[in-house]
Amino acid sequence: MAPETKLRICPLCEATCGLELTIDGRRVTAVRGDTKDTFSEGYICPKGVALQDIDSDPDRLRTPMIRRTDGWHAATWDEAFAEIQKRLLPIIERDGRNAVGVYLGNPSVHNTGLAIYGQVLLRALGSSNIFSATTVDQMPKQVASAALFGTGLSIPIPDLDRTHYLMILGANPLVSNGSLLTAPNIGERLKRIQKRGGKIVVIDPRKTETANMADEHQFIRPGTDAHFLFAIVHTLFEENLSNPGVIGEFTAGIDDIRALSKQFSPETVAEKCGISAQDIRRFARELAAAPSASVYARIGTCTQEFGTLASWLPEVIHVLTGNLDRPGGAMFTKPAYGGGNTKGAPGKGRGFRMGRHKTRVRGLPEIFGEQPVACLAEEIETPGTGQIRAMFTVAGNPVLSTPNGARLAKALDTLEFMVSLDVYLNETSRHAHVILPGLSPLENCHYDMAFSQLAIRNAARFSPPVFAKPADAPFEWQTILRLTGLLSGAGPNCDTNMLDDMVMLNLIERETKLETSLIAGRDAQEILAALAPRRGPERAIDFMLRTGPYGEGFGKDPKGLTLAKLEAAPHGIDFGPLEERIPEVLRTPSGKIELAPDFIVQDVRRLAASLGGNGNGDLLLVGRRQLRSCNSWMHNTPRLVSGKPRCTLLMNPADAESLGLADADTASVTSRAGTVQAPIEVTDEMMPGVVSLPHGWGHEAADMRLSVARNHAGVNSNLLTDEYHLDPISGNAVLCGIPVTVKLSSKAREREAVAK
Ligand SMILES: Nc1nc2c(c(=O)[nH]1)N[C@H]1C(S)=C(S)[C@@H](COP(=O)(O)OP(=O)(O)OC[C@H]3O[C@@H](n4cnc5c(=O)[nH]c(N)nc54)[C@H](O)[C@@H]3O)O[C@H]1N2
Ligand SMILES: Nc1nc2c(c(=O)[nH]1)N[C@H]1C(S)=C(S)[C@@H](COP(=O)(O)OP(=O)(O)OC[C@H]3O[C@@H](n4cnc5c(=O)[nH]c(N)nc54)[C@H](O)[C@@H]3O)O[C@H]1N2
Ligand code: SF4
Ligand SMILES: [Mo]
Repeated sequence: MAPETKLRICPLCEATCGLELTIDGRRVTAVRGDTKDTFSEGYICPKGVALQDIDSDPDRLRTPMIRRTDGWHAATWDEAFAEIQKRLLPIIERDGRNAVGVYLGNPSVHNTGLAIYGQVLLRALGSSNIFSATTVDQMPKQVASAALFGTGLSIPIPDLDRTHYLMILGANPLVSNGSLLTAPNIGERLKRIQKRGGKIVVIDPRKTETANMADEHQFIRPGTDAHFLFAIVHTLFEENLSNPGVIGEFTAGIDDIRALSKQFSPETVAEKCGISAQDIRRFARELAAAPSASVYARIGTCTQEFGTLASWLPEVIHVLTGNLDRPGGAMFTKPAYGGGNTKGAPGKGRGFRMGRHKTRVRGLPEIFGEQPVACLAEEIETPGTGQIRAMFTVAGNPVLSTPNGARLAKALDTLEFMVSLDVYLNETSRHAHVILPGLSPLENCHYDMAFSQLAIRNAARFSPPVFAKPADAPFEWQTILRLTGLLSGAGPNCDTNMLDDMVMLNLIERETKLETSLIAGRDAQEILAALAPRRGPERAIDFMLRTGPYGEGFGKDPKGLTLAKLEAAPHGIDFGPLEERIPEVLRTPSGKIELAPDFIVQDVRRLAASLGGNGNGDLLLVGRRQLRSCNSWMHNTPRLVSGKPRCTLLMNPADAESLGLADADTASVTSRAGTVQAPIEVTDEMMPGVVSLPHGWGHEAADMRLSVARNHAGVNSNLLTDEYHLDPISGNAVLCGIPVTVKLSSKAREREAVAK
């Protein structure tokens, strides 16, 4: 057969690049960026190229696996479901639904089938013990956005293509390709800011790849971004630079913030942050004077002690400098798929509540229906009503990605039963009793519903599967529906098509009940019939697009969007740059931007109380991402792990000298939670007093099926992070600024002694 080309949106990270695959039979022979993609401009990174390796990886699971006393066995789907029926249902019968916990990992958002049907599983299960990677990631941003604007994904996006001033804190988009900022080809987009005379400032304890291309970089002491940003707010008021413009009319609480900011003068915070008062004042003036400006704060500012405050203050600065909802400032996407801020009455909503229940052991509040994953181990370990006795992990690897992974790994081994929905037998799924594999990413369709809500353009793109799936393997959405049937008492072999119709009908009925919907009052069965013969995710996507902000509304606007139209535009449909959306985007009960919500104002006291101390002289550990890693799970492809070992501890020369350490020494790094050994790289890209170790490594366990990753094991940086160290507002884990001591590892010391 002659080679052919197929287009495919990359599902691996938030950039959502359009790719062009060359196919020969069932094999991919080349992967390139799709130069005609309306959004990604032909960009591709090495992980996109490696999609073909995931597809062809012999270690990737293709059949269910069951673990028995003598080890792992390949099983049929019927055997796997019979096992789940036999072992899970008695636990629920005995201890109730809360006895089953769920952890949803990062790809459960990137995989369209999981993203749509994951919620169906959670509803069928009905447990309060729901956890996800959100609480080791962006929960502070969601909490702040929900409080200010009314929904968790109403996150203002830096308008990169038009801005004149971009301040980046705790993000390294040149490597991560952007997060809560879907902007493929971001390196070029940043360069264009400079070409049009704009300025990029990076605030980071490491002089990152992004800092190297920026116009200015300042080191900041980990965990002090809220102090720094508050001092900018202070200066804006003190020097009369605050000028919200029209947005002021829609904003409540500006005077409260003026009062709160009094205690955070640049002079008060300078030493704590490691940035001079003069520079802080200058940044405030630059932000106020720029024709347009945006403050972009990401994972380094979320995974820290004051995560919610550090996620809230950029929005305060956007409002005060007139940059919220202004072209070139920070704007709201209007996604074709719709979302919380395109549904219901424009301009007002129910807002959000948290703490509807509390975690059983530590009493931490629930947020958006989930609990902090830093509490997962104790909820498994601690006896009593509601103790987790069984777990589902869905596309997650919490042993490597959540704090104190060692404790969690131990806890997982005490479960009576565990099921992993995963494509690998890895650090987490090795603890399961049954693994239900997903398909190759190239066997799934793709519509990026989460990240198209957070994109710098209003755009829609859809990829059908590149390859047909094997006949005997279900789509993951079918696996989920089969589990749903089992949990709902329909047995292990329920009719998943019937369940899918029920799920869809439910979705349609909810939409027809909304007064403002394009299909308000319509007959749900008629709409369901109009979606035939599609089913599964394609049907849900078609429905969402047709009822979304650009939708044809099932006959209302024949020119409007349908999935068929998107299929006919394989390089995507572009609806243009972001447009002003305030007040329509708001869903707060007051119909205003609630700039000073009570719980945030309360937390400012904690920030003020932290002004005095500056640690006990321990080094502070931060993380970093690497272009050829994708969190914890893509180290099994040779092209992404070739070359020098990457799991190294970066350390400033002054620190190395004072500790008697040299480049390539093996360091022993110890925190409250644990100790790891890693080779040192001495480099002045690190701020003195701060060391950096990447996460997602630590592939040494012998009973996994990761033949390549095993030889590039590295160490798990989450053996050092502390499950008791949280942002108390959002429950988000602190993964940056971990106090550690570093010394020459005793093994290295012994070798040195022998050599002498
Ligand atoms: N120290 C430290 N820790 C961190 C971070 C940090 O910066 N520092 N970052 C945090 C962040 S931002 C995140 S998002 C988390 C990620 O945390 P997790 O989501 O827990 O971990 P991942 O490494 O993304 O693992 C994804 C899992 O999904 C599986 N998988 C991949 N594709 C599919 C699929 O299509 N179907 C199924 N069923 N499974 C699939 C993979 O095999 C792997 O087991 O890590 C967090 N942990
Ligand atoms: N190549 C690659 N791309 C990825 C991923 C990946 O694993 N590999 N993961 C994806 C995921 S899940 C996410 S969430 C995104 C994250 O994307 P980004 O937010 O860009 O994450 P990082 O690249 O880890 O950059 C975080 C930066 O924060 C800095 N930092 C640490 N502590 C502090 C602090 O207290 N204050 C400040 N100001 N800075 C601090 C670190 O030094 C680091 O440079 O990346 C996504 N993209
Ligand atoms: S930047 Fe992200 S979306 Fe683009 S090719 Fe790389 S992994 Fe895929
Ligand atoms: Mo993430």
